[in-house]
Amino acid sequence: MKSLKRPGVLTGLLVGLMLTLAITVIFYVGWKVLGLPFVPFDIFDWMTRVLPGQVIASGIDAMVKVIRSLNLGPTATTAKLAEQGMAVGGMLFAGAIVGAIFFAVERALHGRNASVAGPVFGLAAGIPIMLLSLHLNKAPEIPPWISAIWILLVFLAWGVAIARANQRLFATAHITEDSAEQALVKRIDRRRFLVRLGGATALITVTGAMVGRLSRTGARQSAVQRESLWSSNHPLPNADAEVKSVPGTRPEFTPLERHYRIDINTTPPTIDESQWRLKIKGLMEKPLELTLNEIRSYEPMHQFITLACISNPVGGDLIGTTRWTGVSLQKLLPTWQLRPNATHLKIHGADGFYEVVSLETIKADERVMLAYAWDGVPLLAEHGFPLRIYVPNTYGMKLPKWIESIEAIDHWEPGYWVTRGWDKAAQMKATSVIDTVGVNMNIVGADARTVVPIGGIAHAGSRGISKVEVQVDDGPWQEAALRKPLSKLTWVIWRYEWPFQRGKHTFTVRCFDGTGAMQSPIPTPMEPDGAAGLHSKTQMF
Ligand SMILES: Nc1nc2c(c(=O)[nH]1)N[C@H]1C(S)=C(S)[C@@H](COP(=O)(O)O)O[C@H]1N2
Ligand SMILES: [Mo]
Repeated sequence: MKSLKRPGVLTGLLVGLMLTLAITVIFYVGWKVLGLPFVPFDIFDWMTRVLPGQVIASGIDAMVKVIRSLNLGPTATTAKLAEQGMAVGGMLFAGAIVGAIFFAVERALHGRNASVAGPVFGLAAGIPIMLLSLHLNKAPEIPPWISAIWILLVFLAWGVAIARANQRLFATAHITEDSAEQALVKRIDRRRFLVRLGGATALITVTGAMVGRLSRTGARQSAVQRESLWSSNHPLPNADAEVKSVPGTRPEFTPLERHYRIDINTTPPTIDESQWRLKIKGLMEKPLELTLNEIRSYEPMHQFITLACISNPVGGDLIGTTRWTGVSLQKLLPTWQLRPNATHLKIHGADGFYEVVSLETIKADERVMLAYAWDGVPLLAEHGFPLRIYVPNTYGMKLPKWIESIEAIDHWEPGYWVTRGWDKAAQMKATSVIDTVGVNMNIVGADARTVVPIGGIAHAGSRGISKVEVQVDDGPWQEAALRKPLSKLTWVIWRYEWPFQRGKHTFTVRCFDGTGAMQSPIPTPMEPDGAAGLHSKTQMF
């Protein structure tokens, strides 16, 4: 006598995985078509909020390292895709585990109470997830009660489906005394059911992916209208500078769609300009609300700015330069009637990100601004539409995007990343990078010797660059030529004409900021206050 085993943990794992994939696709379609919350991203984003800063920082660090060492393309874009993959993968993993637990419980209960246990499991997962999704409020266009019901219903359906599947599989196995023939029939029947379940899941997945692709709403990369860009219609202010970039050097002015992009969420918040108001509150005689057009009506300020992420490794690509347009906070502040005890402004982003700027900083520097355009067009959704702040000399982590409100307070407070262990001041460190060693670019110099041009960038926040030097192997440091920069706030393009010598050579670069201070040559990790160390390239000639 051979008896068929009751469906156990492994079957539960499989059923849980398939059904969780199915509801993930259903959530995906709801998100793309109707703008409902996409639950895997909500869970992931919530976890990145509550996990200790140390865990997140080492996660980011590891991710940047893997992307760079495997050459997986632009760090920011790849990292965002990886996060989204982890979010969906994590959900499927968790769903599979819960499926396994459910089947184990039912096995222990001999298949009793499944019709109650299913909905209980579904709601036990659905209620906390619904709450955290509402808390994150990433689907602000949808009334919260609709999002809540949607999430609960889908999880309820998931629980019911797991229970049904369990009962269906159990029904084939509840007789313990089977003839060999009966057991075989049942085993085949069970396998057939699992195959059918898999087929249905696959069908849902393919259909859902297609519907999501075709749908026009939902978060997508913003399209850039080339013709309307400032840079498409104007020469750069240093176009006729004598020193030219060595071919192979990164563009001096970063194309908008190639600017790196970093934020704490798997998808950027989408803000409707007609609904949006900048709320100015806190220690005010009278709180204020400004529309985007009201902010645009102040005299605009245009600044060429190099923005860098504090997580940018030496020689990394989390740095970019464009033309920012906005209004100086020195212009706005006098119209705001702050209380005399106000000392700082706390800037809140729509994604829950925040930072604090002192009034002292604003009063000392007219370049601190609220920016609403990059390269002549409104900020792209990924880059902070409708409003972001700029403070010279600080890494991106100090500069909230998607600003929703500004709160006057009477003390300093650590911002989002400072709370998670990153540096309070986050001042940009001096850094220099070799972008290219012009191997195939041998130029015969004036003295009839062959020279190889070497080029790259150097940057030191608003302190500017006074000197760049290149070292070949263990030779003396040689001064490079500096191209006139786009502004005092941008990187400087440098070039060095190397008198060619056959063999294998290592080139190293270092820079000095505007105060004459040399960049730190000591290899230093990104955390907690930005990477340091010298960049070098080795080349065979
Ligand atoms: N609201 C909000 N603002 C933010 C962030 C964020 O996660 N949320 N990230 C900051 C970080 S760490 C950086 S490096 C810059 C990146 O700006 P970018 O994506 O436009 O290049 O935005 C900053 N502002
Ligand atoms: Mo950053």
